[in-house]
Amino acid sequence: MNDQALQEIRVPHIGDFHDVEVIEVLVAQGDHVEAEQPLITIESEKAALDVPAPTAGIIAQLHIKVGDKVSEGTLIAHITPEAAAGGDKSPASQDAPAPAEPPQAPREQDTAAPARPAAAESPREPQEAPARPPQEALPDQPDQQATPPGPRPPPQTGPAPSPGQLPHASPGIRKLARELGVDLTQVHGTGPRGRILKEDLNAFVKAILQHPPQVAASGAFQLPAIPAQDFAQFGPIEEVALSRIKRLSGPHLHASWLNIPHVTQFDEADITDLEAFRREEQQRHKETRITLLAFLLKACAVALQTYPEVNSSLNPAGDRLILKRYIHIGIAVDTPEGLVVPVIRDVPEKGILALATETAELAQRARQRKLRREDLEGGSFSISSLGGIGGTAFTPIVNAPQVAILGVSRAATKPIFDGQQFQPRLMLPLSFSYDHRVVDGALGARFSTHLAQLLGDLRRLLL
Ligand code: CAO
Repeated sequence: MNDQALQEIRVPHIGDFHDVEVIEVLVAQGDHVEAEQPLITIESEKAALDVPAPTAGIIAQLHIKVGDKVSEGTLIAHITPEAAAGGDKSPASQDAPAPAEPPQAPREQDTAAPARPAAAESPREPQEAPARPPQEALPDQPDQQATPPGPRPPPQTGPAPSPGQLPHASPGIRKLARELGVDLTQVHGTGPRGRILKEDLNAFVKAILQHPPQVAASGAFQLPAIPAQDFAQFGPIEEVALSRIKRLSGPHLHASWLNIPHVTQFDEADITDLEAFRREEQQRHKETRITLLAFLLKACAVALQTYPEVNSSLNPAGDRLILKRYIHIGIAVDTPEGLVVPVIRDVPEKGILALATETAELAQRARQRKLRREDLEGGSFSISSLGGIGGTAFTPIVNAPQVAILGVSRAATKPIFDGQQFQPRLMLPLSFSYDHRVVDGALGARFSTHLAQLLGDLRRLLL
């Protein structure tokens, strides 16, 4: 390749805009491009604009990637003009690299911007070559592209999209498709060289709306996919397999999150007295590690007996509540392999020491990967305690088909006003998430308030 023949392509005049984001890079190094073929799409607050190639040729070097911020004059690429590539130097290519000619002068709404408005579908359809896949899905902005004024260049014949290539559509159409969640590979293009026109997209959406039975029959809806990204283009990466536990728990968490309308009620329990009692008892029972968790289990069991709907499940049809007369509480345990939730059975029948011993034993077996299947079954409520780690609050995901879960964060000493003065009190943050189909807001608040009262005064556990 003759360096002399290289020609610079720079961002042309784009009005008063600076640092405009590149949302698509439509060509790669080594690509052959036609004159006027869009190279990149940039998006300002008002519009998406294509910057086209000033001449046909081969992209020798590409200096721009998705996410870059560009202004007028930013170097986009070096191109070997077609004539130069073929050894027949045009006047332009005989000189040292020169700035590219600005493209024709289209308008961006009322703002003068010679870059090409990206959504100028119909008038410009024939002249664009197939677009490359968008490299990144960015939040879209209102589609306000304008049609470029002035005479249109004659249609050019270009290469037709080859199999496997992404759909041939203008940035405006791709943007609209992203907004609508339409997979453009499913849309039949009727424009020149199979280009997808706005009418094609409209027809596709209309057809989906007119034929919803598959959606209705399965009761499912399709989530818009998160577009794949080639992260390596941004820096070094390493890919590792998810642990088996994460592979198993991920879909369950996802199903719980999607199926359950979650609400999280936050509260604080004054555990100053509880903590004093715990320390005292720890001195008397050195053989057992008495942690706060044992008290939480006990208090939750009593609160669940008071509010049995919180200890229930919905039947699959969602029209009946199954109240459980047993209280088995799962405790989330953090292991090197991921999160597991072994279950402590019949919590109301066990004392604090027994609960502390069993919790420690289950957590240890979880971390040694020695849990049995039955250790993980039958939970009717869950506790996720992050208090040993830190944090002030979080929103735990209900462990379906249970209907509620208690999240616990790190206790902290705070100044609490007792009516006359501030007192230092140890306050425990509670994050109580529940299924709003079963537990309404008032019940959620009553449950967490009651729980806080139980933890604040252990004598209430006896009532
Ligand atoms: N506030 C302040 N300190 C707390 C506390 C709280 N809420 N909870 C525990 N602590 C303290 C403990 O007293 C202990 O202190 P010492 O070392 O001085 O005795 C220390 O923090 C560590 O406690 P621990 O975590 O070992 O014990 P635990 O009984 O509180 O918790 C277990 C046991 C198994 C729940 C916990 O180890 C664990 O795995 N937690 C993570 C759960 C999780 O990942 N949940 C996320 C689910 S949502 O994705």
